[in-house]
Amino acid sequence: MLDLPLFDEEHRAFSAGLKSWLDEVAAAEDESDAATTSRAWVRALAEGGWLRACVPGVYGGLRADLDVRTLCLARERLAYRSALADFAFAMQGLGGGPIALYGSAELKRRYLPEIAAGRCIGAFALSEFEAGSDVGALTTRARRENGGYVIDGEKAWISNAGIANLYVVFARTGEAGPKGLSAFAVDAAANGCRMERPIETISPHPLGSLRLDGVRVSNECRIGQEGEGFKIAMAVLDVFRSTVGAAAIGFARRALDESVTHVKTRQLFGKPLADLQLTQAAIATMATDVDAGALLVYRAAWAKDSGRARVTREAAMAKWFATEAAGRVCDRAVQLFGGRGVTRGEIVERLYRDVRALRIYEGASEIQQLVIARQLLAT
Ligand code: COS
Repeated sequence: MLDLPLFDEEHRAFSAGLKSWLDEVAAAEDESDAATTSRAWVRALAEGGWLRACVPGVYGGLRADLDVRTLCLARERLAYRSALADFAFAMQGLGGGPIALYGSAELKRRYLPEIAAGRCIGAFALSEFEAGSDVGALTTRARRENGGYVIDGEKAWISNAGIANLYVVFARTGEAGPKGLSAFAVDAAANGCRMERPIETISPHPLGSLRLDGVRVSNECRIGQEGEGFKIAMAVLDVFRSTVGAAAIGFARRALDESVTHVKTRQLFGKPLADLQLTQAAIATMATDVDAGALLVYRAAWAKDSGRARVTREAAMAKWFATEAAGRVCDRAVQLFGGRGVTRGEIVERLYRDVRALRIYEGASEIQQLVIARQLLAT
């Protein structure tokens, strides 16, 4: 954790407490069974009280409002230890995020305490096979019927598909484009809602496509107003994109620490690898990438926590730079480890795989660049 004036004493205590807890908690790592491992992390994180960071105070949360710096500190610490621990935490935040920020009091009461207690596993069902970056093109439909809605469509690359209890589903209720979308809280047990098929990735986590066939939801399950779905999705991503950057920094910091230890002990040409100037250049570049990424992440988080309505540009910069930088850091770590770096079971081999998806999900690097440039060019 960088010691910056934008943290208060609660942040410092939270981060130090999570570190101590992670040092003690039994490892729950089994890449071959990501679903079971993720569930185990949700349970453990709930028991430790850490999921309380994912909901506002009146629903059992740590602070009065969602605090983005706390979410980022959590993800940085968790990613340092385990990609699945970070994933389990992040999805409770992202799955509950639309409800925490835009849901009715009734939806908040129903879901948020359960999310904090780990009894409800959340999911954010936005992407489709033909609408990932271009959210405004999504085709899942929600039509009005009998005082509620009936949802039909298919969602793709949905994290927690198959193990979630709650899906926040974005569907078209009106015109073409972004203004025709609405958001709904869909109970996983609803008739017609099922995981279509699992999707396997290079760093395993529970992921799949989600089918919605005539899924009935009441009006009360709508989050926000009809037609507000796109804005809700984007505003929630404004919060969570910084946290993706924070997770990237966690992976990168671990890769840096592993590399520093390695180069001091590995002998090459009769001396430690660390004595070679090319190694020193690599370490210096890695450390600077980590700190630069962290500064952008915590700047964006602090800006949101200070009450700024939109931090779209700051969050995009944080996510883009931190995930790209972390990719470079993990790649350099593999290079410093040589043959060991590409050997299954080595930590840097795992980090190299873990960090890759972060440049894609919640808005690919190219989307973040578009978002940043649009804002600058519009003024
Ligand atoms: N917060 C609040 N409102 C926002 C917003 C934000 N961050 N971003 C956009 N909006 C609003 C705009 O203000 C606009 O409303 P008005 O017309 O009333 O002003 C409306 O939403 C439409 O915005 P825009 O014209 O920018 O929409 P586009 O379809 O052009 O958006 C991008 C294009 C690429 C920026 C957008 O679709 C995007 O971010 N895509 C990536 C999505 C993503 O992260 N996918 C991964 C899935 S999650 S794993």
